[in-house]
Amino acid sequence: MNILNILETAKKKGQKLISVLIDPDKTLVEEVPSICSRINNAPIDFIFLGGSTVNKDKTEIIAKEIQKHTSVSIVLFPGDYTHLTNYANAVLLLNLISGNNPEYLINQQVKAIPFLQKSNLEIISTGYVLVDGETTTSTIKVTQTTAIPQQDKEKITHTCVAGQYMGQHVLYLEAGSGATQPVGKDVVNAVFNSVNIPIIVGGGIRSLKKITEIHMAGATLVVIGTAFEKNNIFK
Ligand code: 1GP
Repeated sequence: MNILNILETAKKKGQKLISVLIDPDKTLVEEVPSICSRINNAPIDFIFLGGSTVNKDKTEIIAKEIQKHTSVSIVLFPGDYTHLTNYANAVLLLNLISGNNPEYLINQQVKAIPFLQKSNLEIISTGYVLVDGETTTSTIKVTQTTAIPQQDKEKITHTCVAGQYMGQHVLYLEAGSGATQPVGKDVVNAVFNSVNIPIIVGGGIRSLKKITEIHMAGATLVVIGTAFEKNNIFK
């Protein structure tokens, strides 16, 4: 089963999945074995690999090392088309539909094509929606777009429904790495009630309690980055 099938089946069956996010730029190769051992001992379904700013080749170096130490699937979560590597199972082809910067609506995707056409990576079209997490995250800085305020549930849901109608396979509600305020359960639930594709939620989620809350609100997959990195969860 490919990754999208796993997400769609989980959504249909009401199963809840968890992914850890590894930022190649913040990870030393020597740390990968212990990171993977934590992953192997926790209920982790996928490893997302990526960050807004990653040095060239670092993603591939870390991906290769991860593959030596775990069989958990790697899903690329690239900040830029230059971060792509074949040492992974899939890539989220992010379409930043909450913003109006053409670089992240179409230009990056076009630049990725020469690599993707020669690659066996599974490509998952992802409607990426920045929701205000009360923090100016690097995603906001790098993409030069603004996040939609959490109070504006109508704009968030309309953006997500538009994403679904435009053919995105999954939606990703992102408060940004290290966000003070994760995406609220009412926002997740409003989106859940408006679309029928799997919902991924990440940014500022730091506890098992919060993971459960966001799952219960309708997310199929919850992504944990900073809390995992700081060893505050899945120790
Ligand atoms: C993944 O950006 C998030 O969507 C990760 O955020 O680092 O705050 O967990 P955290």
